Amino acid sequence: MSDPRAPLSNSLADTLAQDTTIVTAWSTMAVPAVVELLARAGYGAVTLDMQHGAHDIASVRDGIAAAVLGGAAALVRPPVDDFATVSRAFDLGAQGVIMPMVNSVDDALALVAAAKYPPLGARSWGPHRAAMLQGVTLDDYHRAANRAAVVFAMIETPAAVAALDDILAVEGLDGVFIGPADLSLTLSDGAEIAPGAERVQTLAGEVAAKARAAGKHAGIYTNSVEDARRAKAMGFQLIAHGSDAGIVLETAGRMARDLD
Ligand code: 3PY
Ligand code: MG
Repeated sequence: MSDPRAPLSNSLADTLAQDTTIVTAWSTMAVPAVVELLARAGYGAVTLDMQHGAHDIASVRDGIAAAVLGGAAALVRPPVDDFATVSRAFDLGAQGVIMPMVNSVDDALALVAAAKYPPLGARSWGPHRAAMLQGVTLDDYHRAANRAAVVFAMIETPAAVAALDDILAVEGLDGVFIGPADLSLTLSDGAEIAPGAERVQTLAGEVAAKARAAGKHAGIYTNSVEDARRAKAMGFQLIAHGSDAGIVLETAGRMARDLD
């Protein structure tokens, strides 16, 4: 029998440190068995979306376990400004959090405070489920936690872009993550949603370059295979591509058409 306290072999922090690209599927339907299928299909990570997806704390609890069962790292996107859920996601075993609408250095500081134990932050102690899921003792969890609990701040407004240098300077913040749909919406003052537009993608590349220069990771949500490939070429390390609902729609549509 393998050692039940052996640490996870697919730690998100370790993978990101190796400077390789990790692709995360996007779970919106809040069905843990589908999270497990996405993991088993070969995604390195699955992100459970509580901002726009249907996930609540119970489906996050079960979804994280399903991702682990399928061999993938689990990340959680909490609702806007819900910093308490950042700590809870890590307590339930998430390896990463992608925080939406981080528009100021104060938002970034609140994010790190919720994610990291002192002295970096102010996370409160209680990761019993996380330690159990990850197969480590509580002492080992504590020792590794501030490195292993990876936090990304979403950059998706002109305010966030203006504050980028200060946000990148926040100690304990591991990376930034572009939301190109909101970025296009806010850059155009509500006129359009065009995540693949040239000016959005160019800005995304500039943000990624600044992040890498500051020693932080860069991530992005992509809406097409072309955008995902472009993101990889631009040096993004965490690339979201493929939502559960989108995959079902696209695949089922193709299969239905094949039978016409
Ligand atoms: C965005 O593109 O704004 C996102 O938040 C992706 O989910
Ligand atoms: Mg967004």
